[in-house]
Amino acid sequence: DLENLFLGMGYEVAEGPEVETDHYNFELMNLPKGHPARDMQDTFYIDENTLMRTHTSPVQAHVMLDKIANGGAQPIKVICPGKTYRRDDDDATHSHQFAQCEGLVVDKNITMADLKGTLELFVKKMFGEKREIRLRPSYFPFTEPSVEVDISCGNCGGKGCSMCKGTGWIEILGAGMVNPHVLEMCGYDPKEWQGFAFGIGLERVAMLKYDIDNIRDFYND
Ligand code: 2NL
Repeated sequence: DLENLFLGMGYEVAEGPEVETDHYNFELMNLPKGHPARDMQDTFYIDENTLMRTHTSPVQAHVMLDKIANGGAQPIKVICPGKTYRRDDDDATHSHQFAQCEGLVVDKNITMADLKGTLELFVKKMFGEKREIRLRPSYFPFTEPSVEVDISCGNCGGKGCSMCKGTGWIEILGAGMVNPHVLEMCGYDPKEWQGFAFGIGLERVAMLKYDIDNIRDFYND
C-alpha cells in the first residue's frame, strides 16, 4: 500500500543490502564514531566496519552517490522500504528486527512546507481523510530541523482517550530537512540543493491501522 501511495506521487522505489558498512549506515548520516546518538541505535556488528543496518538510510546514501557517479547531481524522489535491525529487548512494541520505509526528496527550492504536505497526504491516504497531523520539534543527526509527527487519534477523534493516553495524538514517524552536512558528504552542494527525508516504522503503521497490539504477532507462528 505504501509503495503504491508513493509511486502515485512520482517516487521511485530503491532497495539495498541489509548488511552494510559503518560508513554508509553511520558516517554518511552524520553519526561519526563516538557520537552519543549512536547509542540510540544499538547495533549488531559483524566486524569493526560491518553491521546489520539500523535504518534504511544507507540505501538513500547509495542513491545519492550513484547519481553523482552517473551524470552528476540531479533531483531525487525515492522511498526505501526494507528490514532493519537493532539490539533491542523484544517486547509488545519493540523487535530486534523490524521494517522501515524511508523517503528522500532532493531538489532545488525544497522546503519544510513540501515535507508537511507530503506527510499530510500520506496520513490521509493511509488512515483516512478525517485524520490530522501535528509536527513537534525533535532531534536526528541526519536532519536539521527535525520533527516527530503525530496523527490525531482515530479512536476518540482527538478528544483524548486511553489509546492516545488522553492527548488526542499518536506518534507515527520521524522526519526533517536533510542535514546540509549529509548532502555534502553524499556529493550534493547544500548551497544549491535541499531535501527532506522521513522514516516510517512499518509495523507501527500496520499496528495502528489494523488494531494489532503485539509486534511479535508479525513474526511468531
Ligand atoms: C524514525 C526517524 C528518520 C530519516 C529517517 C534520512 C535519510 C537521509 C537523510 C536524512 Cl538519506 N534523513 N532519514 C530522517 C528523519 C527521520 O527516521 O524515527 N524512523 C522510524
